[in-house]
Amino acid sequence: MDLGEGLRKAIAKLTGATIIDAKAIKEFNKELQKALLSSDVEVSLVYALTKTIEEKALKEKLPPGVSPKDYITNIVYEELVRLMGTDHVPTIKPKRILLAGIYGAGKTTTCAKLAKFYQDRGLSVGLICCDVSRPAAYEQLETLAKQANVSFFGMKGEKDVAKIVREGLKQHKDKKVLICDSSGRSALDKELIDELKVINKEFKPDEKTLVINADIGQVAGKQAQEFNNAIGLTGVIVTKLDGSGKGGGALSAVHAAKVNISFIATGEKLNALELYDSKKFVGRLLGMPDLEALLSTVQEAIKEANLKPEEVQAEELNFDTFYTQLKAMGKMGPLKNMMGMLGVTDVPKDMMEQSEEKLKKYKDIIGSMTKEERKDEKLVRQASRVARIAKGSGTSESDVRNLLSDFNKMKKLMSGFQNDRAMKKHLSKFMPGMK
Ligand SMILES: Nc1nc2c(ncn2[C@@H]2O[C@H](COP(=O)(O)OP(=O)(O)OP(=O)(O)O)[C@@H](O)[C@H]2O)c(=O)[nH]1
Ligand SMILES: [Mg+2]
Repeated sequence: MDLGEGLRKAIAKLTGATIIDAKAIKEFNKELQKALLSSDVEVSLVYALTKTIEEKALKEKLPPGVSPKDYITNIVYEELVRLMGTDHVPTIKPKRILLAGIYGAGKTTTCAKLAKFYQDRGLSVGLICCDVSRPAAYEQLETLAKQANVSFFGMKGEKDVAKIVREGLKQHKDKKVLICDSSGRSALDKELIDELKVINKEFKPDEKTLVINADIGQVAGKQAQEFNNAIGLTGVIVTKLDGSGKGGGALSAVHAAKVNISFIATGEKLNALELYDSKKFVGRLLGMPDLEALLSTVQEAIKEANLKPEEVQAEELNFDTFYTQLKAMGKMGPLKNMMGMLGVTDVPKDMMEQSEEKLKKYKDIIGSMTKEERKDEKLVRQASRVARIAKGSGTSESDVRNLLSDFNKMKKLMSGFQNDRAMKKHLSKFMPGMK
């Protein structure tokens, strides 16, 4: 089982849960530990990770409007990002890069992609072919170099990598970025390691990058460890993320070698290279392409839940009046100016700009609420009701949560007016329901 698959299975355990208690967390963590351990993530790391998740999950109250599943996903996300390292910003300056990895990981293709990356940023690039075991390695890199429009050096038939590197350095001495391709093997054998050590000594690379295929899973940690022992890795590139692999092995690799992911590759073409983006990567790992939307909903809710109660207490706002007001605010361009003049500058921008589409959605959602729900926002926050309302209105659960979030913004806004009678008088002209 791929790590991502295991994580998704663990998270699925929380589907339908309405509260977070010690039992739910324990069960979730058990599944999470299984997933991590079967991906060869170090035992102590697994326990540290699950412990942190448990502490975080039980310490704070579940913010209103957020399901336990979304809340825990958010915590897992934060912890994974912490583990996987932050986004990488490559230095755009002269350097030497050595790529290593097992057979078929995507080294040669990645060499050319990196060459293009640096060339596009104004640095001249020279490629060196130090793959002395694969018969057509020379031609492959030569062709790719032509495509990327960068210099190529190789010595056909030569087996001495030290010699190739020395000649290559001479040949490319006017080039700013030098990238060296190396042999791949079916397994990590001594011959490959020795060869890499020789290249490392002669080439003196600034960056030593392990290239791993997104679907290697379990063995990635061990591989990273051994490559790291041999040459001291500085980074990891995960390839073939356009395929079925989710990159679960990268977690083990990154942890084993204590380095970050620098790039990801998402296709065979030379421009299919992206800078590593932790949010996107972990989202993919968790099988949640819309993770960003989920995170902002949860984080928003957490922020709101941390506000003092008096700040969110507002009278007379329920879902019926909310809709009317929202509609009024959307139409009221000048209202914004007026509020500005009255000294209210913190009206959330997205509340002033209600799109027709969103309003229609909100109308349908509110139409699907029961009478009681329309009067009591707390009811609507229950996960089972969110699901029912979304279904009934033909919208998604995140639409319902967006509405809840807007509702709370409105509440906050209105509570700011509670003690300002003059302002309320002005506003009541525009906003029915404002007393
Ligand atoms: N879909 C997809 N294919 C890729 C990607 N990167 C490389 N490939 C393909 O994977 C195959 C192997 O890539 P190579 O770059 O030759 O891999 P290598 O690590 O140099 O392989 P060896 O030199 O034999 O060890 C080629 O067919 C590439 O086109 C990627 O990000 N996505
Ligand atoms: Mg190759």
